[in-house]
Amino acid sequence: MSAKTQFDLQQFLATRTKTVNAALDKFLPSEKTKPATIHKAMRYSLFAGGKRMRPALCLAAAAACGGREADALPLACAVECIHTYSLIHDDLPAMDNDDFRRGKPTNHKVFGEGIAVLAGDALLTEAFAVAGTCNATPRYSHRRMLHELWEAAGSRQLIAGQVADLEGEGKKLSVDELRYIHERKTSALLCCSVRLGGMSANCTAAQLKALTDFGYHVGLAFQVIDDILDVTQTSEQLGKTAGKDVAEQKATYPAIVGLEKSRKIAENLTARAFAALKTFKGKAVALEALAEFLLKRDR
Ligand code: GRG
Repeated sequence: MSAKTQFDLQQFLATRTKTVNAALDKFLPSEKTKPATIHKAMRYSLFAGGKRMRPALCLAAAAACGGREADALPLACAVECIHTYSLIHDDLPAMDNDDFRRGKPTNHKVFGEGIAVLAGDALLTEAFAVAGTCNATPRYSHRRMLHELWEAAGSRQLIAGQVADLEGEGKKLSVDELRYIHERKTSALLCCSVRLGGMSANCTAAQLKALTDFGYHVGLAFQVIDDILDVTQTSEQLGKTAGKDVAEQKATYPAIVGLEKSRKIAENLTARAFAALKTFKGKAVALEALAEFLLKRDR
């Protein structure tokens, strides 16, 4: 398995990150907007150097469906706002209690817990305002696209995953229980990113099904790799505290099935993601390259 074409992923990521950062900068209130503290805190985490994988997947999905990336941009930015909110809240002492994220002190370490809670809340709220600026397409209304976002971010998906994660701490979970957490905590938002990219390009039902299949499997592979990196990389490489899963006796793939089998699982999931792209007949090169990159990533 490899991204068969000579697609230049580094160039794709560099240019799209720049585009997404510029759009986020425009969408969000400036640091000077009153009250300045909250806008500084929102921007601190949003521009702390995240990999922008979800926006990249959203834009790549739009391109695979023959759409214009500009039409997907508000949706790509909205997903990144939701992702960043979830990281800020996950790092809070009441949740994962982390001191570092994206290579910097976590939001609450810099702004205090109260402001960090509010910065997360504000990014979540802002995400829907940003998404609302997208254009409806003949097959997908605004309502449909916003529905995607709130479903992925809501109490049946992202939040459900976090609840199960919190409730599973210190317990011995089965692989099925762990997959339940990964599907919701990680895969749902990644899958939503590619689906929204497709919708912005007025994708057909068959294309949406293929993107869903791709996003689901890439999302699960992403989390298995995240679990592996937690035990194989240093905090400096990850930009966040490494080894936390073991220290806190969290259920992870390496803890349950071992490192070698975890790698195999991630490879198989990525192969299934690749298979889902067949229907695009060579037009999903960016998605292919991203899936391969996510499998091989080291941070
Ligand atoms: C607080 C509702 C709520 C949810 C929190 C984000 C999260 C759920 C937990 C953080 C820990 C974790 C393992 C999340 C799964 C998703 C994940 C691997 C996030 C990290 O995503 P990256 O690697 O981060 O794309 P960057 O910083 O590059 O954007």
